[in-house]
Amino acid sequence: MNKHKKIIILVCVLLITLSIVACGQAREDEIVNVEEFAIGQQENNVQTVESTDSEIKEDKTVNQQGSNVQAVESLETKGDETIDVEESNTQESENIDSEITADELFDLFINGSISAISSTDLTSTFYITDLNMDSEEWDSFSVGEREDIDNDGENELILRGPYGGMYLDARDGKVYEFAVGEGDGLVLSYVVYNGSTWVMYSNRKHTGYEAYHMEKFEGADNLVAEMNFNEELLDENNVEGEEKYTLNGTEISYDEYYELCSKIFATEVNTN
Ligand SMILES: [Ca+2]
Ligand SMILES: [Ca+2]
Repeated sequence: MNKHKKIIILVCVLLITLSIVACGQAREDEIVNVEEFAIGQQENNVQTVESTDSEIKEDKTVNQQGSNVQAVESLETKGDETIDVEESNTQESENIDSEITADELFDLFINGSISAISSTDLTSTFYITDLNMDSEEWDSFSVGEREDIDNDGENELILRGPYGGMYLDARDGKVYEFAVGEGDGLVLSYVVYNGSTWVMYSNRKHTGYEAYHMEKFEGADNLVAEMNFNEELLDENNVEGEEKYTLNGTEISYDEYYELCSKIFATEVNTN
């Protein structure tokens, strides 16, 4: 019996030992599993972080690329703008060189900065300071109005003065004298006749004799029409005697002459 008891006890001890060992193994397994889970979790976290990072990076890259594209576009736009500005600057300076306005040229002449070219001698010039300006003397000049006298759509400058003063034209960056009153026999004025403006030179120097010469321009350097009319005594010595009336070399009646004169002198502007 004792032997049997010992065997049973041994078996029991063995079983207990086995179970204890098994328990310990199971715990170790659990610990290992827990550790593995933890590691897995960490890896997951790392992956998540990595993927988040890479997404952000990609986003950033995309955004940066987008903003780079925008920057390039805006640079290109600026480049175009710069070119446009340069072009318009070039155009402006060209315009200033070649298309300074008539009014600006007259202003420059009036303030003494530029001279005017003489109508009788294109190599001769004069400054406004060469003229007797704004004195009380009968033959002094003064700056008058600006009117389109040569029918080119731009104004000419009138310098009022002796015998009707002078009319100045501005073209090609220069100022030209184009009409000037030169004496009792050539008093300058202008009239409107048949829808155009004409320069007129009047001669009323002698009793019983009146002569008028008219010039029509289309641009002050382009004389397109002339007209002459006059009245004169048949007998110079008889101032009460009959008169002869002429238009462009052809004798006309008093009525025709009177009608012509009525039309023309109604519009005459004296520029003395
Ligand atoms: Ca004009
Ligand atoms: Ca003109």
